[in-house]
Amino acid sequence: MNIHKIATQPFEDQKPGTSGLRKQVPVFQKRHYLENFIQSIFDSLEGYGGATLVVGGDGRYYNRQAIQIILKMAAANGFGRVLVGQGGILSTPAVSAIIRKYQAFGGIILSASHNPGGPEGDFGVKYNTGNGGPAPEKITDAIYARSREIEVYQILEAADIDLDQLGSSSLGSMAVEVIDSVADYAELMQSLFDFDAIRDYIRSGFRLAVDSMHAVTGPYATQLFETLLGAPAGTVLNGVPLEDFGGGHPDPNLVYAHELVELLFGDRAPDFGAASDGDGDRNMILGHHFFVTPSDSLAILAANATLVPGYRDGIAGVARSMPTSAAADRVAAKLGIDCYETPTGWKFFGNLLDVGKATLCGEESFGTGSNHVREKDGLWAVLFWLNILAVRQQSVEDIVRDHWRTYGRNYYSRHDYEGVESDRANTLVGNLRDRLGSLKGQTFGAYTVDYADDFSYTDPVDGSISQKQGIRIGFTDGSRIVFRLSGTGTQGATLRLYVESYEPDPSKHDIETQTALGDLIQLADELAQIKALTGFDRPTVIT
Ligand code: G16
Repeated sequence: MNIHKIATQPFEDQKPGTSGLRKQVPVFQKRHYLENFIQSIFDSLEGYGGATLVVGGDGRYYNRQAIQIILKMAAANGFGRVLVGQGGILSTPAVSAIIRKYQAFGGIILSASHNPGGPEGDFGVKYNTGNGGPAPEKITDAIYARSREIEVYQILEAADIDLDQLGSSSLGSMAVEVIDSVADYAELMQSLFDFDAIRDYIRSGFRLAVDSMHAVTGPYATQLFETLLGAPAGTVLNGVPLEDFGGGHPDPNLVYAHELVELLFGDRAPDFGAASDGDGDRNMILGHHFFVTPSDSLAILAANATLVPGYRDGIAGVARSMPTSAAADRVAAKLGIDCYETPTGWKFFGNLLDVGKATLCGEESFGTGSNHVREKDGLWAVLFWLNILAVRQQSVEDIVRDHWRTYGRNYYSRHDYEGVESDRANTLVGNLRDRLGSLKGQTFGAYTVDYADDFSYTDPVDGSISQKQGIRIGFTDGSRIVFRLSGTGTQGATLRLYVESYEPDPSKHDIETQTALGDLIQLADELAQIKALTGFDRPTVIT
């Protein structure tokens, strides 16, 4: 075996964010950049000699080259076996499922999620642990610390592996198995949902459209919806993964998934539409001329879980990220189960799922999932909805309105200001922090501040504390404004403003969302001086 030990120097900017290390492709292509980060991951782990690693990505530009480097570094560092998706393709939830099924030591996912791809787009690396979930902060902190003092990395000199050919080969003494990207995931989905009921419903004339946005879910969606569930060919839109996602922005929201939105809000619209993101962990759910907010989606899945075979015995608890609306809390209260409020980032759900405190989890950022894996899971959410629809035989809109009648409606919106100069964003957040102590009890128009703080989370399982996770200003009527800076952007800062109000009265459930939240949105601008400090006169994205 010809293992090279390559001398290198640290890069200062390899701190993992909300979800792994994300940078523009040219940054990852810098000499030693990727290698340093991968070696820093390996150096932060213990006991993987001879063990199995899972590797795959969302197919974006640089995926294949990065995988070849990682395979050779895994061999040089002593892994016993790598399972890699065919063509280098594995969705984030599929990696999680495969780690768990084969009891792998961990996995490396190449993805910058919903961020655009291509030679000038973004690339990313995430490490997942043996439970199938994103590495917790103590590991990402260790990786970052290591990246700042690394002096050498190890790589095997060997020919590239043929990633397109299923089967086994070897790199030095390490086995490489190129596996079917879809099979294990599809098997897991069939164990959770009533495919017969969904198939019958589709056969009876129920029409659906699923937009894979030229990202990783194309092969998964085609297998699940067209092959296994018998939906007509063409049900999956943009189903071929492309290195630049066809020039699109694979983020399943009302702005970026506009092709699907136009279809569902157009003439002869289908009954159901869904989109997923670059790496397949996010989802957007649409009905005929109707949008389901991710926060409502979590609450509705929780309320209807026992209609679905995999959750027939009920759910142990629900968890949501702090900025996600409190719709799920109301369902949990009625079911008599716990609802946990965590910081933004799927990694915070891992412990709750591992010890069985939570069964379903969700985030306002179009993420929903359960204890079947340790990532959010876009196509799982789509199948969950389809299963509920097949059982209830009502439209998406009727199910949501029915839910609001029972639990009240949480009006909710997120405003993003993307590409704000970092200094300006930090000033804005700093100013708000300075004011927090004096806000309680103050009245602004119809709103009186009930609490104002910077969210801090103590993990109920391991006691770890995560501070400064977002500024919350809550009002006595239950409405809320939250500010935080995104941990997933790659240029400047992204300011996120989350606004929520609660309306129990069904006769007031038909107000347009931005109108219903208008006063709070204006108040948020006054309190944070958003326009003045960012220099933006309006958000770049509203969801
Ligand atoms: C990631 C995280 C999510 C988070 C989202 C947005 O999603 O896994 O937990 O909600 O980013 O985070 P931020 O507000 O910090 O940008 P993904 O789909 O990008 O991996």
